[in-house]
Amino acid sequence: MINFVTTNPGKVAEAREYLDEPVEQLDFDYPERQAPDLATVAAHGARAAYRHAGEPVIVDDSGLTIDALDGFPGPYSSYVEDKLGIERVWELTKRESDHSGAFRAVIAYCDGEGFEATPEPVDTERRGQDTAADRRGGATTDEQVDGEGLPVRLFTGAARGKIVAPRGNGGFGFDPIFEYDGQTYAEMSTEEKNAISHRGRALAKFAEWYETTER
Ligand code: ITT
Ligand code: NA
Repeated sequence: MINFVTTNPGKVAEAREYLDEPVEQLDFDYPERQAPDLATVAAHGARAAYRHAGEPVIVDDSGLTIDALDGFPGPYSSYVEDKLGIERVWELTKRESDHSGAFRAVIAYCDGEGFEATPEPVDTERRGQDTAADRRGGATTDEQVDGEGLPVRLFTGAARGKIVAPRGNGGFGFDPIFEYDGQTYAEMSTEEKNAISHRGRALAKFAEWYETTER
């Protein structure tokens, strides 16, 4: 059983669809450290979530970056979704000539155990087309101690696409305005979205490790 600590049931539905292992949602709003990168936020979140749950946990920190808006809303995606809403994010993007953007997800696993670091860094800040490297995803570790001392495993995924006028009824969050290969995320089934999405790619890396590792 995997404990997924998140307030977002959409993330859980995707993990359930993807993973063989049963997934339990622990609806705990762990304190999110303000940081410009998802990996730092996810790593700190996983430590806080592990302390709260007292059992192995995963958390997912994700966000949308719009190239013409210098990566906005990025780490503020959740706040911007609440305050502006996706329609207004589309309105802002519409005025620009470049509508390209990326979704990124970092899944962080913490079980309070130490482990050998096997870093395989991925470039999560890159712009341009969706590439083979994006499709592969990445796995790395965060052993930053800063008085906390709990190592965290990080699994990352990115998908590059286009911001469009809202279409589709599926998914959650920014799904209706993010188009990949002619379809918005909201027009895809969960399975179709997982096959190409930032989260699906991060879940693939997580599953590859989780399902083949003795813990
Ligand atoms: P937790 O932190 O409790 O997990 P959250 O929804 O606040 O839930 P984040 O802090 O990671 O999640 O914020 C990510 C924002 O990006 C939030 O507004 C999500 O709705 C949105 N988002 C993340 N993944 C998405 C996806 O696959 N499709 C659409 N929107 C997504
Ligand atoms: Na959050």
